[in-house]
Amino acid sequence: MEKDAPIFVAGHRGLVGSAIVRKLHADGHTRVLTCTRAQLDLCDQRAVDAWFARERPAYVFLAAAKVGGIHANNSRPAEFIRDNLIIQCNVIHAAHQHGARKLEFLGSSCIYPKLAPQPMKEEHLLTGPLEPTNAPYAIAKIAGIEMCDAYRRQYGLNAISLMPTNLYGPNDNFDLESSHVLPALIRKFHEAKVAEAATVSMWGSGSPRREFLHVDDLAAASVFLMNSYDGREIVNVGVGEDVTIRELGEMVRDVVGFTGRIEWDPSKPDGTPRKLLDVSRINGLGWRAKIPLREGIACTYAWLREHELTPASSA
Ligand code: GFB
Repeated sequence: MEKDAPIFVAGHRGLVGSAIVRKLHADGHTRVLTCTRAQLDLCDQRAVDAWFARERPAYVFLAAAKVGGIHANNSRPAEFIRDNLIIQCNVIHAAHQHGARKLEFLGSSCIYPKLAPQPMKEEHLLTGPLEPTNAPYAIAKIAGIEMCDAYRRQYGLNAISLMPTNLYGPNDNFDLESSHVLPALIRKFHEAKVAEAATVSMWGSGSPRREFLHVDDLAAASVFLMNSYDGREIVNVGVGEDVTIRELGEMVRDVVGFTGRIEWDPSKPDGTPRKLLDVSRINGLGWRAKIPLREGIACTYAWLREHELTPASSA
């Protein structure tokens, strides 16, 4: 990407989009285009078309999506499939119609079958049934991958697709009902420490295994691939290591400094038993994750204390 090329980051207020904007600015890009939902509703096809006709971005990062943790996915499946399908359709089609040079689509590791061999390779896509708690979201993301491939084949659009593992970092959603596990745990342990509570409740059994990538690593990978990868095959982006949810809970507890006990709530779902990406493709292209999990959790906790917690609750 040329330093003065117009680059659109769709979803710039979210965890992923905000990290990509930070990375682009750090790399010296001078025309990073963003718009809030009030300025441009990505679900509104006419508005998206008009915006692309006017701004003519050369590069598009499609980081706008309806996302959430296991409970949000499970309880609002219609929103997860509808919003994601519409946003993708509108942005990918407008990028093609208005001559974007390249588009990068951000998917998710939940596109792989629930019981895929571990670590999951890119070729495991569509080889078995999906995890039911997030199948509507996963189907929307799989449709996005297919759409990129179809536009590449029929119209020659240079559209690439990345599949990030579970992400965390600044600007995440820390709401206890709708968030992913890592931000939820940082908030729960912090609040329990402040309240001097004896226990913290965690969902499920603690036995599922998950891989966690700091969003600054994901942003570095996104920009790296936008600059250097033009293939039609999807590319996994992860660290290549996972932990059990129990180990994660103990790590967050230590970082936050909570000294009480963890209790398990078996009425909440575990979700997929293991989700670890095979990252040999992106490692072979010359990129690897740098931020260790404990360090990333500590930075995210510091960010939360500075930005989101009220003074009374940030003791
Ligand atoms: O991060 P998470 O919500 O989503 O949950 P998934 C991961 C695991 O942590 C599950 C457990 O086994 C949860 O039961 N867990 C323990 C908790 N305590 C908590 C808690 O307080 N909050 C939450 N949220 N979980 C999502 C998908 O799956 O992963 C999305 O639903 C997306 O589609 C995303 O792909 C990356 O990793 O199970």
